[in-house]
Amino acid sequence: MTARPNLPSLDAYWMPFTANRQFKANPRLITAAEGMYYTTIEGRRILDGSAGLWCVNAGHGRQEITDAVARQLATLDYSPAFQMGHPAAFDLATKLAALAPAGFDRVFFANSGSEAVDTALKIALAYHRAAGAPSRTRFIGRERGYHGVGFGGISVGGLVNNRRAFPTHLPGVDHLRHTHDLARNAFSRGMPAHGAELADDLERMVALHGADSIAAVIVEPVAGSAGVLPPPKGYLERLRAICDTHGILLIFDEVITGFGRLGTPFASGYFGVTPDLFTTAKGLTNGAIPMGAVFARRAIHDALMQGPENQVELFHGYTYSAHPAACAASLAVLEIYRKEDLLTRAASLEGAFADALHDLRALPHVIDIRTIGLMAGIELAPRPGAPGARGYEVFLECLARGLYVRYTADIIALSPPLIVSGEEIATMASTLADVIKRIA
Ligand code: PXG
Ligand code: PLP
Repeated sequence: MTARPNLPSLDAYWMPFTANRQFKANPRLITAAEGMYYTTIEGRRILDGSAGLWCVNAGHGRQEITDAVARQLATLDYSPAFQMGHPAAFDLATKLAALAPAGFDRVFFANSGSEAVDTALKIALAYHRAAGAPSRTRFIGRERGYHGVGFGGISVGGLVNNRRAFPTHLPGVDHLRHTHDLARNAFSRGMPAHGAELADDLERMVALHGADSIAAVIVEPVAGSAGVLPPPKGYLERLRAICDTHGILLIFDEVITGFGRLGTPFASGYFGVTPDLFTTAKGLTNGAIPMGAVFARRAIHDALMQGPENQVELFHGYTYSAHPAACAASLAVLEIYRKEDLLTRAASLEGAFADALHDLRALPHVIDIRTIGLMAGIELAPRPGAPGARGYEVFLECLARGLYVRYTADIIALSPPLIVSGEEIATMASTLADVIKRIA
């Protein structure tokens, strides 16, 4: 491919989760971002309807983060992560524990959501082994779940495209049914009414496999990547109760829902259901520097703090666990979240956001709209013989009109930065309405 004027050579970069050849024939490059807007390489302004990939919760270009990272790199660029520490890592863990639901006061750092998921799964195995139940090795995920792209994450995940080409999975994994039920729940606001009984799938798995073989269940409190699927009323409570009955750990994957997406710091607060472990990433650093974190209940951590004190308790960690630059970014964004009340701001916008988007229900091809907190999924009927075409065309046409949205097949997802204004929400809804009307 020849380089175009203004463009770098595009060939060498093998892009993730991208139709590389299609993209490179018609590239979309961003060169700057501030607040709610990107600037493209052509100099166009694009409203960010998705907080990047669900991560830029405090908006783009936050000077406080830039300054904190620059200061940190100039002072301590790197510190070995094993058998050594640096103050910002301890400071950050302490502040995160204070923000988390009561009892989650131990934090393990990774560099992405995928790594956080693998870490949580490994902690679950190690916990049962230390607690005298080494036969608990199975994981239960859920259809349409997304838990990143590590072998652990794709094994418990339930998106077929992410699994099919990689048939080597963790052994002994089973899946609950997903909770998407268009027939009974279409156009729900918040939690849909029907489907709590789907949690009883876990009882069936206990009956089939034996509780003493199951280590943990992992679910997203609201499935994000699969197209924004809020849990049915009562579903998460039921899952929690079944886990309690059978000694199974419950892991919430809060990589998207963490850090204010639903109007509470974490989704467990929104739903009033507390897991045993939960994973975060994305909003943890506002997307500015890669970082993930696993929050553990004290009892899980303490069960592993056994044996001689000179012995490593958990043989797990990353070169860049608690990287100084990531810690600095996270400390800075936590301060922004606090000062601007961003972790609860979605609660005050939830109603207006839902109103604006549910207004699209009468448009052609719209078969469902789901909203919760500042997340929305707008599901279009697939074009006969061309599933995914409508979603892609809506994405492109929105971009042409200055709005960036995510799409998964024919589902459009919105998750704006938590600083979004009412006016910007209205712009998103009206742009989407115009585009959906045009796309046949
Ligand atoms: N768990 C959940 C619930 C996620 O949403 C991951 C784990 C993995 O995180 P990393 O940092 O390894 O990507 C995610 C990531 C999209 C989209 O638009 C969603 C994610 C990532 C990229 C795109 O659907 N979620
Ligand atoms: N591969 C090799 C050869 C390594 O030496 C290491 C870390 O030392 C890794 C992979 C893992 O890298 P990371 O700790 O950044 O996940």
